[in-house]
Amino acid sequence: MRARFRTVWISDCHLGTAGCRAEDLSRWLKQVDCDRLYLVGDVIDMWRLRQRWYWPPEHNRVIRRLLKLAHRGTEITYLPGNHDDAARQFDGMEFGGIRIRLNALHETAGGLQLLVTHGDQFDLVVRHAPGVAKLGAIGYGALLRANRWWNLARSAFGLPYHSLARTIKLKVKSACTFVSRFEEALATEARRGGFDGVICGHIHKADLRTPAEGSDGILYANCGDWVETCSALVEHDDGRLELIDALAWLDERAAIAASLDLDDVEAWPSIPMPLPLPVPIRAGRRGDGRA
Ligand SMILES: [Mn+2]
Repeated sequence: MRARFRTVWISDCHLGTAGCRAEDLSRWLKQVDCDRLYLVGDVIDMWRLRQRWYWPPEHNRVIRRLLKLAHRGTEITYLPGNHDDAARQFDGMEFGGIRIRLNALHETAGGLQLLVTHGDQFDLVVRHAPGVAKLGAIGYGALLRANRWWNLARSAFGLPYHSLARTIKLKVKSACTFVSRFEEALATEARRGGFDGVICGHIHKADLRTPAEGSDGILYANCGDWVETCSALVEHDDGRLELIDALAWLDERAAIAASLDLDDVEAWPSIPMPLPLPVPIRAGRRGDGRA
């Protein structure tokens, strides 16, 4: 049984790169049905493909699943990002049921008017945020160890103490400022355009803030990515938005399916048939003699 959503948003899959979690993505897509699907940019990494061709079968499986969804009636909109900006020239066109748009307006079941856009046009400071995540991933412990070696070496050369940790922390802090500036710029643009909120990608940082939590009463949602976090944004039938951690979500569903164990017939409760079955009416049984 697939999960059904009114709308699904995914972004920053970076298909065509080794970092793409294509297997997890196709596994997740196979469990999902939706009326509308927005591909919020950087779905195919054309930048990287141009440097080096990388296209294993799992990446094909994602494309096949998307085409299948389109074939079954899911309305798919592809909003190219900066890594697939080559697709921007096809704005307004449709390929295999997937239409290409630079930006889109999505109206939720609750009547919220949301701007959907990749968001790279608002990224003026840093071109790439994967670096932000990587800086965090180095880990503070490793940083302190490096700091010790750094200063041992410095003192050996008679140089004064210099905090490497502090320098890097300042860099991380400026990265955080970048993220909040990006979010503010998008919220400002959404308000200027008369929208109730904005849904974007690009910075690989999944987030969902309601109008009350967002800046200046603007809803802010970021689909995250399929390189590190494997996240998606969904809208339920009642218009409620939810951020999904796809791997945890898949585990949860697998656990439920395992607990049901449909193969174990012995465990099935015996259900008595409460009513007599109707007798099929066939020609010649009606007793009118003419059959
Ligand atoms: Mn991007």
